[in-house]
Amino acid sequence: MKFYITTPIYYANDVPHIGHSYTTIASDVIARWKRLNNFDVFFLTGTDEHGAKIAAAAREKNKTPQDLCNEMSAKFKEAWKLLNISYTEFIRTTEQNHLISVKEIVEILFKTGFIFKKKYEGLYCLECEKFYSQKDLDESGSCLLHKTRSIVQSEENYFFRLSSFQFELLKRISNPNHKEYIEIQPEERKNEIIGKLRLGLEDISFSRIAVEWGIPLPFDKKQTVYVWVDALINYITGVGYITDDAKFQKYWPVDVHLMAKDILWFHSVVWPAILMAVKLPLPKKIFSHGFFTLNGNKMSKSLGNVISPRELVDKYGIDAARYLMVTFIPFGPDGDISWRELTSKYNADLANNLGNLISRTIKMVEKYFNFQVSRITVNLQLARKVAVVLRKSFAESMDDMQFHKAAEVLKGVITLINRQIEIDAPWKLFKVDTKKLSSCVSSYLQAICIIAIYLLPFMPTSSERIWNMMGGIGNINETAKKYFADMIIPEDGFSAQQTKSNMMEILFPRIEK
Ligand code: ME8
Repeated sequence: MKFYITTPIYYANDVPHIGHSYTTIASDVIARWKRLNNFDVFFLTGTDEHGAKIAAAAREKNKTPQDLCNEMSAKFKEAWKLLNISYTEFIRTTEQNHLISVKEIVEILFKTGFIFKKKYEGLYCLECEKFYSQKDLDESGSCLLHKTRSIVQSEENYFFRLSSFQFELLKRISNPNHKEYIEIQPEERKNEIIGKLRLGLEDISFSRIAVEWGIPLPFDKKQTVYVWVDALINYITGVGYITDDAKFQKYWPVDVHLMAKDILWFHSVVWPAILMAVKLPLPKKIFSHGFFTLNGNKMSKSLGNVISPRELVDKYGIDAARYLMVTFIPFGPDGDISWRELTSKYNADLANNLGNLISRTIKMVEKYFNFQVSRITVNLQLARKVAVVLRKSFAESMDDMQFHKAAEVLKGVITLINRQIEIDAPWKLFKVDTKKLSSCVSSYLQAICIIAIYLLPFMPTSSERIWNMMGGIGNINETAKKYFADMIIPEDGFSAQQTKSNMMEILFPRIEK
């Protein structure tokens, strides 16, 4: 089975920050979760490189737009490498393949009469790359998101007949039984979209005459394709539209488009309408998560509070940074983060809860068995209990993209193991009942191996280290995939029940505030 997931393609006007990292890590966690479940995953990310905003940023920095894009897309790639993002492909909208597919789509729309020329005057926010009507702006005429004054643009542009899709979109978005149902999540945002759709749709500008930095319209070289249309088409270019039919047939339609609420309208209304107009299948799911603020403030250059992925990794390490980002606030609603709270969560979940379980288990293996727990007693009882909980509750939360809930389930099973250790009281068995002691310690090793498997999507490197510390047999990734295929714990368990002293590393050292 295939699974195709996308992040937004981020504007190449500046370097990545943790807002971009948030969506990208979440997509990576899903991609890894699906791979674990033996899906053939295509995970697309990239950079949005055309339009007035990029051209303005390049001018400001005294660079050509192309040079700026080369530089910034390299920065995004670097950040995703740092965060261990397992994307299949990184698309750039200035690539040749993309120009070909944009031209094809625009050509079809022109021939079929979905685009037409019209004189237009409107208020434009450069930051959003979007026209607004007066009622969408505040009293000073500024965009609500960026607080920048919208400028009046008067042009003769091509327009897309978005208005003619109102009812077809409403049916597809609101009726789960529709054969082309587009599932929008979370429910509240879907309802907002439905509400707005019911009010009616206006045709949208499809080209710009004053913006040179863009893809020229094939039938009117004086105009360039509106950057949002250009950008949305990346989702089909990325899986081989026009250039690789087999790949396109295999992966399109997309299973999940992931983004924040700021750009949900473009994804759930404009994009499906374009696809319907060119008769291509529609996205299956569109998930829009919330926006987070930092200590109650919007992250912005002017406030000087923008956090880079590097700062996050320097503080917590790669895997912990990944884990914290996606579990700190529920995925969907808006939220607020702060260094203080992130550090508390790091200490509570990783240094204390998970970290302590690992270190107390390793200490038992060392103290009672000199790193070799007898193979005669393989005890899978606890591992089976843990597996039952994870298989159901963890899997459900992950499938719903409720990462914080999945993390709670993990915490629950860690508590379960800790409680079992208290009940067994291995310290009382030492030198009294070696057989029972080895059976108990065996059960902890086997159970923690399962936890390591389920942690893989969040913490790919630490999971492997936990696996090795617990004496996990073979490669964790291969074993995990096999386990997910049949959901049967091998008779001899996952752990060889021996571990080496050099494996006694502290994975998540406590951080003092
Ligand atoms: O909109 N909280 O690009 P963009 C949560 N190029 N998510 C955040 C965030 C925050 N504080 N800040 C940024 C564009 N994001 C277009 C997209 S797609 C065809 C074209 C994330 O660079 C979130 O995913 O402005 C948001 O939707 C995206 O960055 C906007 O990135």
